[in-house]
Amino acid sequence: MARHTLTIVKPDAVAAGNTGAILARIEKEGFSIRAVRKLRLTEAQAQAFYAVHAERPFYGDLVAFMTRGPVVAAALERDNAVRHLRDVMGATDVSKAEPGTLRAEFGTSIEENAVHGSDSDENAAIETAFFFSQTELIGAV
Ligand code: FUP
Repeated sequence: MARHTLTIVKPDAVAAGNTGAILARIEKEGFSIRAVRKLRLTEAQAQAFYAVHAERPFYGDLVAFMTRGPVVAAALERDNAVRHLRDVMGATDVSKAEPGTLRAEFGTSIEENAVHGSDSDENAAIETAFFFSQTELIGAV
């Protein structure tokens, strides 16, 4: 299992002042933060990040949501990183997320679900490179 993944605290959770609580929970789960960055995605960046969903009916709303305010992206390291973050996040649809998961605690709907986590080792590498340069990651942790 690869040791790296990428999380995004989404605009709903940043606006609600939950960035610190979410990153604290992630650290408590044994993740090290390799790099962290707050930014507001442009429309083109959000479209590119979610390009896999371009044909889905919710794509336009998803891009509008992800660009409506700043996000906080963090490159993370831990054993079994992708799987563990997905477990801590909970289901995409907040109403189906297990109690105690980040999405159950901080999300409000299937769209406004507070956090993103990479879904495979391959996507973790792609998504980490989307936000962070090699220089920012070298020597971290
Ligand atoms: P996840 O990997 O859990 O973030 O879920 P997906 O990659 O399937 O979806 C990415 C984002 O699209 C979700 F976080 C929220 C949004 N989405 C919707 O708004 N409606 C849907 O029916 C599915 C996903």
